[in-house]
Amino acid sequence: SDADIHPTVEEAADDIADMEIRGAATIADAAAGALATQAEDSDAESPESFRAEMRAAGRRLRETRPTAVSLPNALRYVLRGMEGRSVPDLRESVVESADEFQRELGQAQDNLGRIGANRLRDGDTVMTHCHSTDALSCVEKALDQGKEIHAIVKETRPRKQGHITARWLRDMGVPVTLIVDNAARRYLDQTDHVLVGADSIAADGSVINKVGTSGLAVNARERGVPVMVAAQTLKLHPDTMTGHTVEIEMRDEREVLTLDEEEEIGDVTVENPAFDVTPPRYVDAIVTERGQFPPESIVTLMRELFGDQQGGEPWEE
Ligand code: RUB
Repeated sequence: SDADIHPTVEEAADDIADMEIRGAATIADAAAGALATQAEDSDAESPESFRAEMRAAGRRLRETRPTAVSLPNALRYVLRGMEGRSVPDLRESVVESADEFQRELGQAQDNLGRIGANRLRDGDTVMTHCHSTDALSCVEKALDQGKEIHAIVKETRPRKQGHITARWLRDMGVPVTLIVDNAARRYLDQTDHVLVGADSIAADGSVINKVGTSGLAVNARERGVPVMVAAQTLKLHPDTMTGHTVEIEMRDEREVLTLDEEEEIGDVTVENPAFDVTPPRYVDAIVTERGQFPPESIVTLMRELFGDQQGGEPWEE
């Protein structure tokens, strides 16, 4: 289609692809905001061209990163709210729908945090992997309840999102011990909970999150440390109810090995998967804004939330 894509949508899409905007919830929030800007600034002259513009913007945002289902879930939410017979009505509906989505996202994160905080006791140590705003909401609410929490923060190669987590936790006043990923098993002895987020949750309760999560969960099980996944229902992957699997993003080899380094080593194949799949048997609880669930019962919640959804995607029509 030759529909005009707003520079803000282009910018958001580039920032998501480059990981300037990253993390499943933050990506969803930015995508909804970009759709609202597209609607607000559109100079479409007919309802048809307005709709075509919104679909094109949705497609542009959708193609940035494949794994976090919060992105298509956000686009679907906002674009399904688009209604009206005139351009001004359509515009208003999109802006309102995006606004509502963003408000609900923040609310869900707060509610999830309060539920997750109940699992944390005064004096507990959590071990984190990557940077998850849903996971950190649980720590924040535990602190609000007056509990003292310590954190062991995994660096998270190759992009070191652990540094972001460390900074956030320090800002909350949490004592942080930063470790390299390979030291995780050694420090599980000092850990009360593994606390991670999710990019997608499949119907069978599998957790798709930053690569390394599955190994951490297996080690935690071996050490008897419970694994808690903080994931608002925006992370539930509706397609997995019909047997589809979640695509794991493969990122650029240069995140792992610089050109100079490769020249030293010689020609090697570098594989750089951004995510992995943790089987449900290694997960103790999935904490959502609707309560906490054993992974096996997530499918019931998914049927409730997505059961009546059918037909194509609103950005593909
Ligand atoms: C981010 C990541 C986070 C989830 C959850 O990966 O794996 O754990 O997205 O984050 P990347 P949140 O850095 O590659 O985007 O709870 O903030 O949605």
